[in-house]
Amino acid sequence: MKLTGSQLITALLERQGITTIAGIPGGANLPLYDALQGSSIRHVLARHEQGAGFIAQGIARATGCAAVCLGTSGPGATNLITAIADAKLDSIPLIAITGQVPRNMIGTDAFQEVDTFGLSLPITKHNFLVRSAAELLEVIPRAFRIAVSGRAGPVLVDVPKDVQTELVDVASFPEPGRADPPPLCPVDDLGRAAAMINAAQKPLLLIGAGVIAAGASNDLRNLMEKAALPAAATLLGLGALPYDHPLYLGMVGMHAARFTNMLLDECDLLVGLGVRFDDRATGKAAEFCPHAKILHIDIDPSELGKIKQPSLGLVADVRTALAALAPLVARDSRCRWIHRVNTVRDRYPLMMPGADDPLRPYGIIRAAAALLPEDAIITTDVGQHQMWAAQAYPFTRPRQWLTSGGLGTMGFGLPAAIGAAIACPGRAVACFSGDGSLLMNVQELATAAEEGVEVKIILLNNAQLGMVRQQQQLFYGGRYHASSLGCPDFVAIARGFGVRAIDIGKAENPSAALAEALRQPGPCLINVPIASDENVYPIVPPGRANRDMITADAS
Ligand SMILES: Cc1ncc(C[n+]2csc(CCOP(=O)(O)OP(=O)(O)O)c2C)c(N)n1
Repeated sequence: MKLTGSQLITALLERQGITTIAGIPGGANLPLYDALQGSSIRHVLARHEQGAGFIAQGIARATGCAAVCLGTSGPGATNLITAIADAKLDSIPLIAITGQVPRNMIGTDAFQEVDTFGLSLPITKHNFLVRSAAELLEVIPRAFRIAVSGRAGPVLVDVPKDVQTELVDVASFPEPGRADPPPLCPVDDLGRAAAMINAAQKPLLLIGAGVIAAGASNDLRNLMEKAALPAAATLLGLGALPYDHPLYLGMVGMHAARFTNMLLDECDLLVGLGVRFDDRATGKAAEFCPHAKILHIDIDPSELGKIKQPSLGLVADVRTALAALAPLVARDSRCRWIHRVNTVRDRYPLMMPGADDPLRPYGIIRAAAALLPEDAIITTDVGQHQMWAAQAYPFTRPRQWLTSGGLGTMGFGLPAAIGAAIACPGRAVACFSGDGSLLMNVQELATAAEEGVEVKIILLNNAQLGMVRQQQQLFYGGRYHASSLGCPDFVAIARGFGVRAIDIGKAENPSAALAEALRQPGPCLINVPIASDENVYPIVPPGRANRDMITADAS
């Protein structure tokens, strides 16, 4: 059978099980778009390639499967860069396929030529510049295998236009690219790990994104409940445990509840599960868990000892390791430690002022949570609203919480929500956003309207780059500069894009208006005016130890 490179890409993507792709066409990828038209794959036209990248990320984060975005050469590719870098830092299996100028024009400064391969080298797990249509038979399955194997990550495939049109003889299709089996954890190491847990008086687990990536929530609970092991989570580990699990301590780090950071300061064993000891989680790394031995389990060997030297490091899939550890760990109720944990928790809880007022940060998040179904998917942008949501939203399951952790990319929330809604029809999706962040990919309102997605944008509108303002208040002597945004009319903007919108600040009964807006089908923007001087507490000053957190009463 003779196929063009574009037809081959399309067929290979179908064989990978890809049903939706987000992207934007242009000169250098038009052959691919031509081939896609006749395929089973649904194409979502984003309004900016960064939006396409985050729509694909929303699909990947909500499902755990690789997802695909497309861009043309030059500006199409450079616009994808942020979403690719974001996927790299959060270990998301994203496949970016870019068009490139024809092979004989590479290196000539041709129209819309940019060295996409070179640009993407440091922000991808792997990248390819495809040199012939025949190569695609190997490259496409390999791209998927690399993206999903071990620690997941983004892979870029740059395809010159003449490779897309080149005819190739295809005798048979290769097997779709699947994840390699995870490394086997040495039995001796498992025994030593269990012995460390059994010997600990004050153990704590730290849940990272790796727990969710590995689908390890059930094995985690089994182990915790057998040996009475309390657990905190990083920003990306939220949802691995239900918020109300008695052994769960919530989020660690820069904006953690006081009790959480205090208990980490006290523990004598920290078991890091699929974590990379990010500075937002650890604070000053040298002073993180100062009394603890560290047992670190991660599928990526390069993480072991990168930031914190473990007493024992296991290179393993977290789920496999937790399942293997469970029978080796002694049943224990650790009465003294659990009593201490509960005492500190009761004494230094997360304070949520205004939790009953829907026009205050915690209030709107709690009110929305009470109205949304328990399995609603929550996305955020980056800033104060992200941290308020992380602190206050009652997550019950993995892959319910989609947020840009490592790169902290403003503009993530709306397109990621669109992707999640497309990937999970029937689920409610809410995006908590800030006015600064929403403007970064506001054009995706057009995509939301066109696709009619079940996305509710809850805009915590403080007319500020709030997190910047807060840091200027606390750490720059109140010298505010470039953090005030003015007040665009977001309701009018959303309506201009064809998205329903309300301002609950103008409603007679804000709670009833919120309920009504969430109840109506289709996309909706809910503007929630909040005071510009609301701050997120606690906050650890950048570079300081977590125990030096500032609380609301101390500021
Ligand atoms: C693309 C990008 N640019 C700049 C920043 C730095 N930054 C972090 S938080 C923030 C302010 C966010 O403001 P907003 O979206 O209104 O949210 P708020 O903090 O007010 O809730 C900025 C500018 C960033 N994270 N991402």
